[in-house]
This record gives sequence, structure tokens and C-alpha cells, in this order.
Amino acid sequence: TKTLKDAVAEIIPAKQEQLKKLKAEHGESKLGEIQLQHLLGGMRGLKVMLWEGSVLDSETGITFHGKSIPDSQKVLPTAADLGLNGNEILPESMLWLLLTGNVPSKEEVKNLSAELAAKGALPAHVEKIIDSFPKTLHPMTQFAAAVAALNHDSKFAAAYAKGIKKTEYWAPVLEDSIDLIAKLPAVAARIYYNVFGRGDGKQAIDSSLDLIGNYSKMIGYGDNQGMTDYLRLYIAIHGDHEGGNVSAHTAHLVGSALSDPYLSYSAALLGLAGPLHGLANQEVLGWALAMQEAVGENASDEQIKEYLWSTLKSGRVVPGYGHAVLRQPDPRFTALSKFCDTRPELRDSSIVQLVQKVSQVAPGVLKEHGKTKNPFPNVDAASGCVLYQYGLTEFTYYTVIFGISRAIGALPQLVADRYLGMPIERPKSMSMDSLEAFLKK
Ligand code: FAM
Repeated sequence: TKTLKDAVAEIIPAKQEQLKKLKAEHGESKLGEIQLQHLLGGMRGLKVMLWEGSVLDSETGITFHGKSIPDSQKVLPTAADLGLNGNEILPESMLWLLLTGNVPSKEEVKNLSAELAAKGALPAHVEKIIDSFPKTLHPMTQFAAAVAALNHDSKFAAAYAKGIKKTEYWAPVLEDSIDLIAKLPAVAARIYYNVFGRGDGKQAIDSSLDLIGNYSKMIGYGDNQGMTDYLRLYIAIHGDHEGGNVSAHTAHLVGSALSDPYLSYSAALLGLAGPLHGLANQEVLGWALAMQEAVGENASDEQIKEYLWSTLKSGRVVPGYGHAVLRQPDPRFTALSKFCDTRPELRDSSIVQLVQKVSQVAPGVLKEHGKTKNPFPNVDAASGCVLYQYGLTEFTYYTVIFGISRAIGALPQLVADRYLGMPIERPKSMSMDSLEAFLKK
């Protein structure tokens, strides 16, 4: 049985060798062509980032080191594998896979869970900072600020100040990443308690539970098996979606300045807080409830169509639909829908049923509207209605749960960035005048 640190150390030489070979043999190979429309179009489709954990295919969706979501569900240790209640993948298992490319044993995941539980308590100064926020401050702003304040105890920042060698950066970056992932549930639960008055109020950690078993308990769902399992699945499969999305890209960019993992991930959370990215799950639920209010519980396809058109005609986007890369329904949406199908309390829920009905009607409407390149549901279309059905109705909190998840994907890449010796990121920008002058040449 290996520790996670040993497992990472073991893969580093081969990874470094692979990079060296790529550089030596293909340093000047072309990966595409940069056109002016790329510069003006959000750099869509340009292959300009290295990202080890996952690759997103526009047709088949996400794979984590080559494993699709159903593949991962087959091989990654679940709660039951650790002797706990529940059958979904544990985010700890996904974290191990993303960091090492290998499937961990049950024992390895159990040890990692225990390590996370042991490191999960918050330092007093961070509790104080969170307690000082007004209830009216958006939970995502509170989350990002608290994560930044955790850098007070950064092992990487301390080692850097002492002059650690570049080849050794990855080890304290990994340590900070594990510490941060361990503390995210308590940060998120304290915010939930302060803003909404729900949960145990103490963020008590049970050393026999997994990361998300503890989180569920802290926010008051310890006895709700359906919710606990849903949170495990959602957080595991939502962790990584290759590198170009705003949150992952931000963590990588800020980390490239050798800002420590807390600062890098705090910045990522601020990007996740935008409505075109992570905040979409909050937006979807507000939008779906407004529709339910407008058309009643048993909306017909015709009524849903009309509602979709009214959103589009008012110049807004339909939240939870479209994607910058995907051109098919999001496999994460499919996995969450399957979860709903297996549980009567979700199958019979009017809000879950409405969201599923919308997912059948909206693609036709969006195709007819003719703007979006992808008319299909993304993960955010499904994620909120399950939380709502289980009684977590405060939807300004939903993106915080996404924020716990994204750390599992963004932080492993920071570790890889450091053991691969990736440089500070610094693309070239142009003004319109300088572009015109360049294009005239
Ligand atoms: N409803 C209406 N119009 C849409 C649309 C939607 N769901 N998705 C895209 N469009 C429009 C888009 O606004 C753009 O219009 P303009 O030409 O007027 O600017 C046009 O279609 C072409 O956009 P695209 O190339 O298909 O999409 P982008 O790559 O520019 O943007 C998204 C991708 C995800 C930002 C976009 O589809 C969107 O705004 N979706 C709704 C918000 C959402 O669900 N975001 C969450 C994405 C999720 F996966 C995540 O990050 N968690």
C-alpha cells in the first residue's frame, strides 16, 4: 500500500522523460494555425495548454487518463469498498486517478480518506474571517476569500521563502493541495451555516468517514444516504474537465507565477463564480423554478417550448445548455440523470421531472434558434434540481459545491506543472492597431 505522495513520486521520472522526448522530437511540430478569429473568439479550439488529468472530446465527452465516466464508475473504489454506506465513487479515488493516472486500491483510498479527515479542521484565524463576512456576501466570494486566507500556512510559500530547489517544488505543492482539499468541506460548511443557519455549526470531523461523508454531515445531511451519495458522485465526476475552462485555466495560470495552491485555487473559484461557468447551476435552478411557477407542475412540451422562446427572445441564454467544446449531451449530465432514475424520491420529484423534460425539448428549440453550436444539456442542467429535491434549496450556495469538486482536478495539474518544470505563462497580446500593422506586412 502506497501513500499518495509515494504514488506521485513513482510516476514523475517517466512523465519528465515523456516531456523531454516530446520537446526534443517534436518541439517544432505544428499543432494548428492561429487565425485572427481565434484571438477574437476566446481562443476556442487552440491547442495551447498542457493538461494531464483529463481530455475532453467534443463528441464523446470527458475521459480521465483515458477512462470515461462509466469506466471510472466500474473501477474506482466506492464508499462501500471502504466499508461505508453508499455505492458511488469517492472523490478521493478520482483524486488519486487524476494525480497518478492509476486506479488506487481500496486500502490506498481508505488511507487517503483518513489523511484528509485528519487535516480537515480549519485554523482559528480562517474561522474568524469567515464569521466576519456579512450574510449578504455571495457564498462564492466568501469561499474564495477564505481559501486565499488559508495560504497563511502554505508549505510551498514557506519552502520557497527558504530557497527550495526548483526540482523539489512539487512536494510542498502536493502537500498544500492535500491540505486544501481536506479543508474545503469545513470552509464550505461554515459558510452554509453562517449564511443559511443550517448544518452542525461546528464542522465536526468524523475520522471514520470519507471526505464527502463528512461534508454531508457538516451541512446537515449525514442521515440522508441519497444526498450523501449524490454529493460523492457529483463531486467526483465534476472535478476535472481538461484545462481550458475558466476555473482550471485560472488555477494553472496563477500557479505559473509560483503563487501557492491556496492563492491559485482562490483565483480559480472567482472564475467559477461567473454565470457562464460555475454559477450556471445556480442560474438553472432559478430559471427552472420560475418556469414551474409560470406554467405549473405538469408543463406540456408546448408550454416548455414557449418558455424557452421567451427566455431567448428576451436576449438571455438558456442556462445549463451549450458548451464551448462539447457537441453532444454532456456525459456528466447523463450520469446524474441515471442517478435520478435509480432513486424513487428523485424519479417522482416534480422539479427533477421538469428538468428532464426540458432536456428533451430544449435541443430542438435551440437548434431552431440557430445560435449555439451545442444545443444539448451540460452538467449544470441537472446538478441543482437534485440538491433542491433533497431540501438544499438555497441555490446561491450551489456553486460552492462545484468549488469543492473542481479542486480535485485543478490542484493535481499544479503538482504536474511543478514536477514538469512548466514556465510562467505569458502569451503575446496585440492591440487592434498593431494587428492591422502586422497584417499589412
Ligand atoms: N442559450 C442561448 N444562446 C446560447 C446558448 C444558450 N444556452 N449557448 C450559446 N449561445 C449563444 C452564445 O451566447 C453566442 O451568441 P452570440 O453570437 O450572440 O454571442 C452563440 O450562441 C455562439 O456560442 P457558442 O459558440 O455555441 O458557445 P460559447 O463557446 O461561446 O459559450 C457557453 C459556451 C457554455 C458559455 C454558452 O453555451 C452558454 O452561455 N451557456 C449557458 C450558460 C451555461 O450553461 N454555462 C455552463 C457551462 C458549463 F459546462 C460549465 O462551465 N459549468
